[in-house]
Amino acid sequence: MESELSNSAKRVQGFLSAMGFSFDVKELPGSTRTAQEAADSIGCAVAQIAKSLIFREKKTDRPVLVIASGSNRVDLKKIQKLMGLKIEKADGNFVKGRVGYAIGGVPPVGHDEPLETLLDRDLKKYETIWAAAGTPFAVF
Ligand code: 5CA
Repeated sequence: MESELSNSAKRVQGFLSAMGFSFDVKELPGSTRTAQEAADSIGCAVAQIAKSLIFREKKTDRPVLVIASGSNRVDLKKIQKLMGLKIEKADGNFVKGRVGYAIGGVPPVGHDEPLETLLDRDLKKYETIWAAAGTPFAVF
């Protein structure tokens, strides 16, 4: 229930509801900090976890969001080749400061500012996918 969610999870639920999505953010008793932990806590395949990874575009210092299937590794060279984006992994301070959520709970939506976003096509294979909702215990 929304009233019982922590502040960051409430923020994600608020965004989803405001945008007209009927997704319910759920806080689980088990950790969802990593894709594997989330899959174990939810009881789904790790490939059904949409992990939201934040990178830093070197030239502009802007955050870039990559939403990838939990079983895939993000290939930075491939992204650079296809998109012309020079990006590197962001550290925890950058993620929290620029995106508004701590690593382990970064959601695919509801950030401090709109983010340039790359989406892994593999996620379309699944009827149901799960993503982080602001904390290492919250998903939708
Ligand atoms: N809540 C789950 C998905 S439901 C989740 O956030 N999974 S994740 O894979 O998107 O988030 C963990 C990711 O955070 C790791 O894949 C890694 O890219 C990143 N990460 C973990 N520790 C660090 C760190 N010290 N610095 C930068 N990134 C990190």
